[in-house]
Amino acid sequence: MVDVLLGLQWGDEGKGKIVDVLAPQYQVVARFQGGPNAGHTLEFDGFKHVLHQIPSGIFRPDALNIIGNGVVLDPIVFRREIDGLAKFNLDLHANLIISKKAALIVPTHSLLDAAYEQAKGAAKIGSTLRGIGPTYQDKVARQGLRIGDVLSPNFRAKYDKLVDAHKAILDRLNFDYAVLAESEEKFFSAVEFLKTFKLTDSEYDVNNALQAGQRVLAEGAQGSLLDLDFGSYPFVTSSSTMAAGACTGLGIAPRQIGEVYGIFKAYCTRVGSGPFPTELLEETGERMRAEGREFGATTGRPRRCGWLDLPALKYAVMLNGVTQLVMMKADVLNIFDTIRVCTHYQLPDGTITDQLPYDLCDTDVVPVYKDFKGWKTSLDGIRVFDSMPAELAGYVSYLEAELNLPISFVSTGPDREALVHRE
Ligand code: 2SA
Ligand code: MG
Repeated sequence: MVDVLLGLQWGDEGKGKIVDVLAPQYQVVARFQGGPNAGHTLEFDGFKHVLHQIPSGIFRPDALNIIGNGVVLDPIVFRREIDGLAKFNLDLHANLIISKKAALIVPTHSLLDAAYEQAKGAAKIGSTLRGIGPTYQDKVARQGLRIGDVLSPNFRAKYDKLVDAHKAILDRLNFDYAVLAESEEKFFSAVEFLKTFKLTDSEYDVNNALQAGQRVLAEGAQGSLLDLDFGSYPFVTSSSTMAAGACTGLGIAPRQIGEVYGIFKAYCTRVGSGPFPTELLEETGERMRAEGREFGATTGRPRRCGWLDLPALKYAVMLNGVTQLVMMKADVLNIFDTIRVCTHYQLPDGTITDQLPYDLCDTDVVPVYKDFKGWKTSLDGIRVFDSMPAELAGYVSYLEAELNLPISFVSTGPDREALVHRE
């Protein structure tokens, strides 16, 4: 079976940590969408490491890691990531496979990302400027390059054709691309480096592993509320971040999906523009940001912070068919006297609902809150559910009842070990 692990909010739920914890149970860990926009942070043995394109199973020596066809891969970032892993003495050429069908990010994709954002002005998406949108755009327009193209004797000609088309757009948008020459040099050298890795039709690798009875973990990036179809469009990323995306992004049949782990933070964050009904714009939000170290793992941008949003969480649970929940960063709420949860939205006509309106961007919803007494104590060293402060246990039980699902893990700190597992 393939188990899927994904974020139920706007990304940065702490997926990297949970993949790393669950990885020993899996022989294969695979990424199925997104690319260098992701930042999956793992902390263990005093190390803190951020992964962008490489699956979070990479630190487990027995796991095979697959970068699936649904991913957009930047060779320059890939090389930097591999170099960053050198100190861990991993056999990356043996433990990592890249799909030939994954989309190739070329340097002009990041320039186009910046040019489009600049052209949008105040309405910008707040993209990570890693070229994600333009690369998926080329894929959908059936003109993009794929990883397998780097093996073709005509690669340079294919590249030039695509980049000429990009330059025409950049010219039209009056966007200066003088930096391109330098990036191209790095790019072609990084492409040679990429060619030393196993580039395969990875849908065969995944399905052969399944045939052989191996367990596969599909690792989502970003979050459900950034999904291209169901997120707060247009303030979304350009891929399918849902459980369904694991099927198309890896080449597996829907009936192979087993558990769906839904990861959420005990509160909410969002980086980039777009609606965020429970956002805290005053001091409480700033305390949350400082306490939770809420800064983008890829761009360093401060993340917007707010209380937990149940209507949004219920929506994500429904769309993904979540079977188990994982609540992250409970310890960040240690400092608050009162902890709030948005249970419903009040619409402009006064209606109270727990459904998401068609367009959160154009509908001013007012969150309806339920207040909980804070636990105001450290969660250090707590490893079993029964040792949790009563207020936290109450918070967890309330959410389980509302979401009609078990919360299997509660994370109480950044480290691999700081985790309460509920059997
Ligand atoms: P893009 O670059 O086209 O995918 O941006 C579109 C929107 O998606 C958001 N997005 C993210 N949100 C949270 N975390 C992400 N990864 C990094 C992290 C982000 C960072 O782990 O912290 O470091 O800033 C991520 N990637 C994309 C993005 O903010 C836009 O709203
Ligand atoms: Mg992240």
